Amino acid sequence: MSQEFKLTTVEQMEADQARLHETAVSVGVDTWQDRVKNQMPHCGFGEKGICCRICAMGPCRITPKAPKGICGATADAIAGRNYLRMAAGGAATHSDHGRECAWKLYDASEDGYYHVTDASKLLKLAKEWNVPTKGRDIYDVAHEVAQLAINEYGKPTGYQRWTERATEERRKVWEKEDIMPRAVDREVVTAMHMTHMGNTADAEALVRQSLRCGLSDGWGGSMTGTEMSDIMYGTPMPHETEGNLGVMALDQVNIVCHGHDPAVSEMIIRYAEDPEMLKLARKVGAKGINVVGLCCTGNEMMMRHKIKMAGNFLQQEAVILTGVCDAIVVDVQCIFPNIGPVSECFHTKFYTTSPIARIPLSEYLPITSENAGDVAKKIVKEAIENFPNREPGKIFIPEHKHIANVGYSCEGIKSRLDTVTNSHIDEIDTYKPLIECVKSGVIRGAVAMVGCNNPKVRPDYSHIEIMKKLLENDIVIVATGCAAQAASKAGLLDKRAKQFCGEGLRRVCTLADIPPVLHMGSCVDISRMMLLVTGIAKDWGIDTTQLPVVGCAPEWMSEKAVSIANYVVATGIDTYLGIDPLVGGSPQMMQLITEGTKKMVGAGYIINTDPDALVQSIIEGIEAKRAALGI
Ligand code: XCC
Ligand code: SF4
Repeated sequence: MSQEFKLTTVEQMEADQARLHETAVSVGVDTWQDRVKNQMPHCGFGEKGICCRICAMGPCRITPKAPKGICGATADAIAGRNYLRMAAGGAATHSDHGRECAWKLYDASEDGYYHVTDASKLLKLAKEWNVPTKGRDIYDVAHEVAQLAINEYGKPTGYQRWTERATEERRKVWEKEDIMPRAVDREVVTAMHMTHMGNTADAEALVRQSLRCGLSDGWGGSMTGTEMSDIMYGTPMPHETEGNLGVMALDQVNIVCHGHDPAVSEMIIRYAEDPEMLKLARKVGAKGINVVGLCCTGNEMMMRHKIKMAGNFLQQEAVILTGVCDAIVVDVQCIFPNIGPVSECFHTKFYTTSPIARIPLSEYLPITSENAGDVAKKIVKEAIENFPNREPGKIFIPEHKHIANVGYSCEGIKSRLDTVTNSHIDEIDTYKPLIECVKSGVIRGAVAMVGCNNPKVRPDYSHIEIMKKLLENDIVIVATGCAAQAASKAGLLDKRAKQFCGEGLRRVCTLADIPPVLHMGSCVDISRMMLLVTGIAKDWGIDTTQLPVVGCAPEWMSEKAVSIANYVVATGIDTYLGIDPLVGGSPQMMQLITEGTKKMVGAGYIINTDPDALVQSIIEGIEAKRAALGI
């Protein structure tokens, strides 16, 4: 008998978090909930972006009494520089992750730890880049493609080769506005140079460089990360898994992988399936080995495997507080240093694996192409041996979890669309069926829900409430990052969630057999979204900026999100933010990022910290785009 399908509410998730917080109190460790209280109120100067500590004459803060820094920098210059530095930090971070992926492909070999899994994706890319393939060993092709990808990061002249994938119109805009991205390293260095003491004080120039730096990420570093990962670990295709804290298993060894670069988690997954390891697990009394993911590493894992997702950003301490986390393995980014102190209060083993993320109280086991398998095996083995050390009095596993249908890469989406075409008369492998639905109004448009959690707003509430409202209004959602995980936790990645959609979208979900929120992957996979909108625009015969498609980051927090927001806007997609971008102390900066960029690239930010008002403006924005197209 089928049970009635219900979403998990934010209140239920909060009750789980509160129960786990009690455990934290009882073992005497703080969690983010406590630290948020300790940090209140935030520094008003920092919040408005008008504190400058770029040189040692400062720090300088802008007040009515002191409208300029010691050098004469105004609020506009200071807020603009701070904003560009955030964009540069984000572009560097995504892109360096992408570079690491390219190096792994460069090192890949038949008998090594990293392999070519999706040869057809590799061959497609080789063709795109004029790399000869005929009669060549697939690994020779892989190495040449990887070398080209790596060279993109520091090439002295020319623009990012990935930008050749954009629409003609976009490329023209980027050239005209002088924001066509050069090498990633160059754009980040330029940003740091421009913002050094005594350089750019013109806010508009700082915003332009933010766009350009962002583009070098979205149409450069992040795209490298996605493509190299797909080639090595497989292009995600639709399948079913589960998400939320309820996936932690009482009777199995739980290994949690956290971070962003799948190079480590892929190895952990491989060795957790090793018969020798499974035998060892049974020997210590466990029924199996349960590898689960957090944050974007979790997204990468669940997109390509049946791996379950334990939680998003603000659940990283909660996972350990369940008392059944036998090991937590992190790679890079979004890792709370407090995982160290929390782990110490439990039997949990905490491993760091990258020189980029060195954290006190962890065991540091750097993973390279040469040792990856050995290190992963050691971690899996130690996690198993740690299973008997659990302390029963400290165990509480929340019950909430949901089925999650994931794996909607561009290839995955097209594979679903192909099922609704008539193969005798229609072309296959296009976005045309989707375009028809949008044109006819069955679907009103699409929203890319992306980004983090941020305790400045009620965690996950904005994500989930905005998504529900959009679905009711026949607006389909593509999601990545912690936004996708919020959907997963709530149950919105379950195909039955179509019951919460308007009639049109519900019918499309039924026909294409998809959930109403399509999980497209991790945050570097927003590059997939760029290719999706580009593909749709090309199949439609219009530019990306005309599409009834917008981006929304209602709970963003990281510098990476600033870089993303910049390249999404530069790609012509309006971006709705639920968190202030820390430039409020400069009216000129506010004007530039909301209205100014519209004149440059045809899109800008809409900022509203009230999720109800934000979703209303999204719906209006989509309807306005439709009206402009005459549909
Ligand atoms: Fe990090 Fe990517 Fe943000 Fe989540 S969404 S908190 S960046 S894990 Ni990218
Ligand atoms: Fe102050 Fe100018 Fe130095 Fe910034 S760069 S700290 S505003 S003197």
